Amino acid sequence: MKLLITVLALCTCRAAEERTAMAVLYKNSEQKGQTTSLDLVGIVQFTQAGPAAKLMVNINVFTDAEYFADGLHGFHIHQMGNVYGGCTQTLGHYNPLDVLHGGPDSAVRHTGDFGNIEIKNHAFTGEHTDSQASLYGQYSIIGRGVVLHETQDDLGKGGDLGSQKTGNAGSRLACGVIGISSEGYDNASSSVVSSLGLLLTTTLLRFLFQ
Ligand SMILES: [Cu+2]
Ligand SMILES: [Zn+2]
Repeated sequence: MKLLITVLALCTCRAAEERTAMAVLYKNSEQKGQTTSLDLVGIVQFTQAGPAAKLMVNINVFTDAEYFADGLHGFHIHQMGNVYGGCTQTLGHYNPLDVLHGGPDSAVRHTGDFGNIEIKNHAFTGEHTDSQASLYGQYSIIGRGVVLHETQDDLGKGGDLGSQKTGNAGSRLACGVIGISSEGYDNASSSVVSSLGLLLTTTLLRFLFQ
């Protein structure tokens, strides 16, 4: 009985904890010599069941052939969520731990190092699972930038300074800002649900073991 109540309480809290976020990618206005751009080229959806769960990233890119060549393209979370004036405004890779660049599976990597996506027939649809980037806590990627690059990220294995810093992924073709897209971010209501769950469990346990 005690186990059942605990499981029930955990389930309630977990559902309330789930967070989702998304970024809409536009062509880099710098590439077109403009200051604003409304050329939608992708949608990136982020889902994470809780702070300890892995971040699931669903990526959809749909492009025109002239703009994106087929092949591998570096895909990163960048430091800033400002894209006014172009993707350069997102600055460098999101790197809160101040370490060297790597790939998503590297022991040492920037939090924003998601590796590459492979564009085929001007499109990409796929999922990336990340164990370091998160929608929770001190190093949350909410409000930061997503950047899709012109060329392949060498994942820090290029043997030069550029590789250790950016993966030599070339210029920025598209970018967007990661914004909140679910109620899971409402801290007040989440903590109310958690508190109610805890109160209910405590009361039931007291009742059972009196
Ligand atoms: Cu990048
Ligand atoms: Zn990096």
